[in-house]
Amino acid sequence: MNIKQEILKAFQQKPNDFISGEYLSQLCNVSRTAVWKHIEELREEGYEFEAVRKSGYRLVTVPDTISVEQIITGNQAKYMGQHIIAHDTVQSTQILAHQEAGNGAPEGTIVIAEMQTGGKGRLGRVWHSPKGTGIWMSLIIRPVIPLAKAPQMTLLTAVAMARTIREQLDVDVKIKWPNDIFVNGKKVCGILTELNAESDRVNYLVIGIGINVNTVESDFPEDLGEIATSLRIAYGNPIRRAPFIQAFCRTFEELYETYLRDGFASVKSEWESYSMSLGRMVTVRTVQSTVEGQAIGLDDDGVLLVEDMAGQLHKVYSADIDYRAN
Ligand code: BTX
Repeated sequence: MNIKQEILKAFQQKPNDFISGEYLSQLCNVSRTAVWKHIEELREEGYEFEAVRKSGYRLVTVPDTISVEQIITGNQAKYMGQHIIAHDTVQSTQILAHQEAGNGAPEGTIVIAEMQTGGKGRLGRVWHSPKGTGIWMSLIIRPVIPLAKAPQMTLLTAVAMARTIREQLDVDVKIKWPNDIFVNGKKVCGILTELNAESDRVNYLVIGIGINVNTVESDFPEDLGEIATSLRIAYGNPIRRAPFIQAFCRTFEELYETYLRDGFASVKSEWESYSMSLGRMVTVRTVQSTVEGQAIGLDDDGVLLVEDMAGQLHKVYSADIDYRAN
């Protein structure tokens, strides 16, 4: 933990209290002048402190930024989100996360940015990632699993996100197979899983997560207005992003550890409880073919099962699905 993180942690442990410069200097083992300099730096980053002679400092406002300090301070996960690389503007956090992973970044590393100029969706699509309104992040994980099981991590991530949204905001949340999170019938989050593997073994996965957090309707470009929403629109109030990321890290870590210990079954049942796809008539478009039928469930590996009109079962590994009138 660096000095700014230690100072913030002290204020977080005593919200609303004044903390003396003397106490902070002993805590961080630096001079009082150094404490003052760090408080000034925090002020420049948007933190507001009230300073009273003899009493010390009181933290009044925490900015809604996604700095390393904000995400790490108070993060209760053991390793998810304990190593953060935060940028203001990047082309895509996926590209940077692959570089970091290749250079040995530890499991749980998050690469995050306030804005992406070339945010990536699946199949070369664009992910709209304007400044300051969302969470655009890539998570590095290193599960020891065979290649064929890698798509399960997308389903696990979707469950972690759906559970976080429900627990934090108490809004109705659904998963559209495989990777979209919907709130009130509109897309609020997309997940892009990319991997690096050798023969049959996964080296690492980069899970890209884009969530519209504080976007208001007028921020969406015309083509997204009808299909996209944000947590703020659903919840009715702005949401602070750093605590939301911390909650997600804790939930993700818990699910991930259960998955590594017990396999996919636990994820599967929770995924099904959030699913808006099961039981629906769907059109499944893969690169090779189009199938129409009813989405009837996931198999034990997380593959979507679709039964066509002739009663034939199709295993869908990767595709886009559209809903049809039942
Ligand atoms: P996807 O291919 O399932 O979704 C992309 C489609 O979603 C677009 O074609 C568009 O219709 C719609 N869309 C684009 N932007 C938004 C948005 N902000 N909100 C709602 N709908 C939108 C989903 O791909 C995977 C997205 C992953 C994004 C993250 S952000 C951090 C990381 N870095 C990066 O470059 N990508 C990932």
